[in-house]
Amino acid sequence: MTRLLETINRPSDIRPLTPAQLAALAQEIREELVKTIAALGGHLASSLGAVELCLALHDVFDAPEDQLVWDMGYQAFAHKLITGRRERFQTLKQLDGLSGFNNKDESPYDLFTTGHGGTVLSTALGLAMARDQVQAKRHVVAIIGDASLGEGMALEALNHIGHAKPNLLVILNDNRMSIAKPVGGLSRYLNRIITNPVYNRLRLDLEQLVKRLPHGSRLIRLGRKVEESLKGLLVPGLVFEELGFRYVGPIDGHNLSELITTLQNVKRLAGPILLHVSTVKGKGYRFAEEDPERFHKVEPFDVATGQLKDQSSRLKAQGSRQKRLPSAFSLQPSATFTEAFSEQLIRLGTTNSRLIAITAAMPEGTGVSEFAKRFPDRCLDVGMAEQHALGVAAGLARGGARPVFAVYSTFLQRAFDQIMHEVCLQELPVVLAIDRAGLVGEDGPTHHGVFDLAYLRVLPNLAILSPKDPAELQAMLRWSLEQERPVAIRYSRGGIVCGEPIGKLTKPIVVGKSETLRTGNDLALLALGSMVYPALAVAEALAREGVEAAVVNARFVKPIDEAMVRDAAKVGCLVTLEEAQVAGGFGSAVSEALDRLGAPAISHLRIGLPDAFVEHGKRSELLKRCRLDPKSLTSRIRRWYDNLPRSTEPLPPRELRAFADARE
Ligand SMILES: Cc1ncc(C[n+]2csc(CCOP(=O)(O)OP(=O)(O)O)c2C)c(N)n1
Repeated sequence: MTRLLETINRPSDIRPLTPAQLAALAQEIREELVKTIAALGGHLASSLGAVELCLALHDVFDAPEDQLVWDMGYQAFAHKLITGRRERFQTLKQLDGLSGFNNKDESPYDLFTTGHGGTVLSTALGLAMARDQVQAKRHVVAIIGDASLGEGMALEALNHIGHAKPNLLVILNDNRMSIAKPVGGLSRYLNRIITNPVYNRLRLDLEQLVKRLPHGSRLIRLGRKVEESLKGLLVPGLVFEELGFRYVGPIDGHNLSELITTLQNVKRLAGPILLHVSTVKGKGYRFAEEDPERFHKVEPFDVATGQLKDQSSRLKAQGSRQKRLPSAFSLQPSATFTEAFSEQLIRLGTTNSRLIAITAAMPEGTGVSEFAKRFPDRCLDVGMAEQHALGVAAGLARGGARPVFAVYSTFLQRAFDQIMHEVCLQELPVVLAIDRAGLVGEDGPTHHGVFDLAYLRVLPNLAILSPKDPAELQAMLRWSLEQERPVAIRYSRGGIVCGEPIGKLTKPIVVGKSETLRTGNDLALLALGSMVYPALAVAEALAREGVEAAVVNARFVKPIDEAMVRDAAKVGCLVTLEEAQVAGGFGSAVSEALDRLGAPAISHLRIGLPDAFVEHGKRSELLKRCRLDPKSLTSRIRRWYDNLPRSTEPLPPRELRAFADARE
């Protein structure tokens, strides 16, 4: 039998459906979501909770003429399925496939490409204002989650919308969950509204009724006065009302007829409306409902049991949830950077009672959740509030604590000004543990952490480091806590990308000092972080072809090891390698150092990421596509080396060209 879903090619196809058919469609969509994510991995629980909301919105509003804008978009997979992307849904988050978020290039139903939380209220306000400029009639609807509503940008937008008072419908999709449990006064407030038996959901119905009575509008005015005086007692959503919104709700986000009727009603109202919809994260798939945090974003799993398919990811997931770390830590060679960070944070926290870990709603992803279990009083989850996290860190540091803010590179972008103003300008010893620096894989361009070097390098007082492997990250973290200045350590997703970890430090971490891993007379490869092991692989491959390349693990981007750069310059040609935007990154730092050193114009190849947004796909696939895998690197470097203009001048004596780490 053909599934209903197969007949839905555009949102208007759902409008003729009966309530029973719509309910059946919701069920089919859930099955499709579970089946697809079980096979591919990805975000699941939030989309399961928003199926009815998607259907009701597309039933009542006429997109794309009416503009429905979702915050981020990983919770709107039902929207993808009914807006002409069903047949490509199996390619979700795969290289060249559908994006896992909203994507402006993918569909006219997606107005923005998004993946960072809390942006939608501002962009929707802009859309509403643009509409009013040309006196168009379309509706603008913004859909935002309860945790994202606490983002600074969302709160700023709420403030502005209440003041500008455009016709704008804000849907608060409240599942009482962030990725993990939400934090903060706002979420407590929303929770109280939902669980409070005395709420005035009746108000809207009452108004409709009163309107039908003679002198109805006078009665409404009278009602408003009564309401004003009772507000504190009876009116839920008072905060929103005071901000200038008309608050409606909370309503059941899984009751299609209630959703549709309410949306039809609020569609007729003028001004900013906040419709509070209560949903269940993971709705309809038992395992996701029971453990919405695990199913927020999940590796491929077995639908029948909810268990992860891959044994090692299963153990890892269990490990990060249940494992009590042994008292004597031993870093596995295959450990990820996040695991190494997590272990070391606990180890250092055990002896240093001033250490305070901070996360902005990402305790699991950044590896601070174990620390939080051990030292609940010394771990702060500030919610989705990266800017605020830096402000709190600054206060803590000024007060004598040693804060470590563990954050994904991409989300740290939000807090650029706070790093400058609250931390660097004050010369405060705040540690930024920057995870997911470089290409992150399937989450794509919104999430790649490739700009951090360019924006951090310009900040005075900040030391910037990048470890070649998890063991070195541990040494760097220890070192960073001994410094009386701000320190940023950036490390990539997963573990090392090729080769075997060296496992032990060849030299201790010393400010502004690199580590030479291989000597060579023909070429110097200066590599940063995740590019160090690939550089070693390249050097081996080149050696087989008779080209001897030195390999340096830069360790520091700032202060850069100028003595090392001088030595590398003596070799005559050098290559810098980084998993970051070339513009403004490590290679730029080396070029600037060469300038400062007055080094003769030497040949310098800068390898890194292009001046473009890199698409989504597996990290290994993207590294290949960006020609950062060892094989591509070898042929790029070899070709460049072979085509270098050879000087007619006699070469300097071999001893001078030799790259030797004679300094230490
Ligand atoms: C600026 C920013 N910080 C952190 C994240 C990581 N993140 C993705 S989803 C999420 C939780 C969002 O919760 P909520 O808005 O309530 O939506 P739900 O998934 O519960 O529907 C977080 C913290 C992000 N995407 N953007």
